[in-house]
Amino acid sequence: MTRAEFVVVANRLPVDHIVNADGTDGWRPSPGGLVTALEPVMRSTHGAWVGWPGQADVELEPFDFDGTRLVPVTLTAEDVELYYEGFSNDTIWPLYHDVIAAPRYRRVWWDAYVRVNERFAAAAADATAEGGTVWVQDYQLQLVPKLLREARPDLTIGYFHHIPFPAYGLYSQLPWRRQVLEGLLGADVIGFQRVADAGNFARAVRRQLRYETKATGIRVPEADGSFRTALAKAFPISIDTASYVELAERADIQARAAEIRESLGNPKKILLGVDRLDYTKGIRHRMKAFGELIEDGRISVEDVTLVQVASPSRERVQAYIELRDEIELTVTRVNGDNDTLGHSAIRYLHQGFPREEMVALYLAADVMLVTALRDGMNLVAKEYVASRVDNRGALVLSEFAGAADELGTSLRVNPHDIGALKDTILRAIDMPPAEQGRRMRAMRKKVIENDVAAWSRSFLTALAAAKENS
Ligand code: GDG
Repeated sequence: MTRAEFVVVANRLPVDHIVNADGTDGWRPSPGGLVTALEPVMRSTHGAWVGWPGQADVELEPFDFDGTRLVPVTLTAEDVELYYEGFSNDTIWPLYHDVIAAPRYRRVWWDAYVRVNERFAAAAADATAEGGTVWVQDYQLQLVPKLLREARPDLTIGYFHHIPFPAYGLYSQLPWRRQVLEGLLGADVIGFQRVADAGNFARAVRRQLRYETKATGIRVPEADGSFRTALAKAFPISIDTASYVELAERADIQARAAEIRESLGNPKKILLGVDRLDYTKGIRHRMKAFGELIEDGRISVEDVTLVQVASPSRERVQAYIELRDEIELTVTRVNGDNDTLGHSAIRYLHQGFPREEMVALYLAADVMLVTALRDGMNLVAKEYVASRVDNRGALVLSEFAGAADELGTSLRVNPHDIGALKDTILRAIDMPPAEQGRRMRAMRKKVIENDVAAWSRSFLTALAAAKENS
């Protein structure tokens, strides 16, 4: 097998398996932001991507797709249950999101996590050319940097963490807290969404491992008694802004936005939430605030509708099964108490939609509600801003989402404070067009300048520099 100079390692390959109507099968690019961000680098370097194809128990040889070499890693049904649904999504995810749900610490899950991380590291080691660069993505693969460095000390290794890194008081609950820190420190550059996440990581390293840190540098001891410097720094991720602008400027999508308003009965104001159905996103808090505003008589169902897209997610993990029941009960209650025959308070859609439909929804929404209780970045906030080519609309944004660091002219809110959330939603509903324009223009400037290509460029530049200096 020819080895690549640049290799991405992520839990998922950037493609989905499809079966056509005539029974033949094939692959289709999955529309993630990471794929778009890395496409130029992958093409120019003839890069490779190591990841799981998304189905259990399939064994596939590496294959080429759209100019990228894809290297499938096999996961058995048991691996999916223990490593992915268990340790990744029922231990690390809740722990790193400030224990909004209780993390479960199970030794068999950890054992599977180690085993699967070893498999990914071995596949990456095989796929990468002498002196090449590997970029590891996210919390499912925190042990890969160290394992890879041990196998291939010639490589330059980067890691990007898409979710928050918690304060030490919480992180220290993790029975394997030391192994995870050591795993991450195998990278030359460890990227985080927010300055605060990088700070929490450095503090954990000082407290747990007693390594010295200075600004963004961490002094890591090597086996031979020497030291190297690993960089732990914020690189806030973004979206492919231009593609959202292009969609939002299309006449058919603008017409679809008008049609959506029409089909909702032309309410004076449309509020919108778009989230994976996840307990970190604060969906219930937003519904509670909205329901109370109606009950208080401050808004009426004739005038204001909340559209909530909650795309299905992690449907086999217990906490998500319970969350879905709670949210659906809340929707039914708010609607049952407040609907008229002609108008619904909440239009709840437990479905995924094509990107075109999402942009039409963004254009139709007077107010976007992003009320995450904790979120690494939150790309939905940036997508809404990018889509508002008319410089209209108001963004209510949780201060606990990474995006709040950059989108300073949003209406920032603490979603736990239901009283403040209600006031902020009303303020957004009543915001005069001139103020909408002033705030939106400032936010648009940010997402146009800092798009996802700029993000990957700045990470890879830092990675190249770090290797030179070490
Ligand atoms: C993690 C971190 C961080 C959702 N429903 C549909 C749909 N989506 C798209 C959105 C957006 C993406 O999924 C969700 O991204 P978020 O950033 O909002 O949240 P997570 O999935 O939790 O992502 C997060 C991110 O990684 C990147 O680092 O920002 O903090 O948790 O792009 O538009 N897209 C379509 N139909 C849907 O129904 N087409």
